[in-house]
Amino acid sequence: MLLLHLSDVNEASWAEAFAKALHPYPVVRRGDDFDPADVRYIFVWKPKPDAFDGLSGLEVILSLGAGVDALLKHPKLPDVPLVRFVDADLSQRMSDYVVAHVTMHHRLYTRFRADQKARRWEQFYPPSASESTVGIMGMGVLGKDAARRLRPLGFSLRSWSRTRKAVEGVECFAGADEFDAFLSGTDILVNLLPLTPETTGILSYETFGKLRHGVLQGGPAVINAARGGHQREADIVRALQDGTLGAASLDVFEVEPLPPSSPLWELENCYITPHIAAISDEKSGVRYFSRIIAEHRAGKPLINVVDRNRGY
Ligand code: NDP
Ligand code: OXD
Repeated sequence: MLLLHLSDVNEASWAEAFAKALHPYPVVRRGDDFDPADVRYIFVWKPKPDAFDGLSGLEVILSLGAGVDALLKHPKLPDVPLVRFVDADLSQRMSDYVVAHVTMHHRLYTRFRADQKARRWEQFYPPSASESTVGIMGMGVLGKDAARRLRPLGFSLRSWSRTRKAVEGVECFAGADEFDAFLSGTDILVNLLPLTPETTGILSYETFGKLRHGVLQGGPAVINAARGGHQREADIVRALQDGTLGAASLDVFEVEPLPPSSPLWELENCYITPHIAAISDEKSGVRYFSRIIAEHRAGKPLINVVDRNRGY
């Protein structure tokens, strides 16, 4: 039996789609009449504290989110394999966001928007794409896709990950020892890391100060589409105000929804979106997780299982 436990998402619609895809395998929601001991799979997003109570026969946890940082902090998370969402549609949506914001900052949107508002005609030429370096933090599923999409646009690319990668057209840095070298040649920093104890607060004033200055007029830019816990928002405000950063695009926040009192709302060089960079699409999600359930029931190994020791 598959149990759905989704918050802030249309659970009824997902349940209906799963029931169709998995028929005649039983699909239930909280509140339905079922024995929790019969549940083999649970599909979760923001599970409540009692989500796993009584699921004595549980075999696999399926995460609607690609990021599992919050789920790993659940106080009663059962010790069974946890499969996260990895999907071409999700990657495409995330790369759409990254490409849009990289090109916006590369072409100095903040400056020319301000000029337009002031009715000021002042010619100034942004550097070419090849003279501008995009540094991607996190070279996993999403980081690699973002690099693949940015490459044909002509940007110089570099990446930073825990273990070394070899990706054509990308200068690959790895590990804490190479972090500063990675930052020192980066004009537009894109964060696609998972949130772990090691990466918490990595988008700090100290980090921004190590980015390359002098290529992008106004200062380097940062784009965070991963998790709010990566960023120190007070540091971002300070850096955007004193020129340590020229601009920031933020899709995620320390507290979501971003409180109306946050100074980030007011900053002309800060571009805020409400955690919409890449939504898990219902059609793709049902296809992906139905296949995982069917293959697991047929005795095949699970894919995209989270390594709990690494935290992603
Ligand atoms: P992956 O697990 O595929 O990739 C993670 C990458 O980060 C890997 O390259 C990994 O290195 C690297 N990494 C992890 N820890 C460190 C570290 N301490 N130092 C350096 N590099 C590190 O994740 P995805 O690409 O699928 O997703 C990334 C994140 O994007 C998710 O965790 C989620 O938080 C966020 N996300 C946000 C969405 C949104 O709408 N805003 C939507 C979807 C995801 P290595 O390869 O060596 O292991
Ligand atoms: C995810 C997200 O992790 O939407 O998938 O943030």
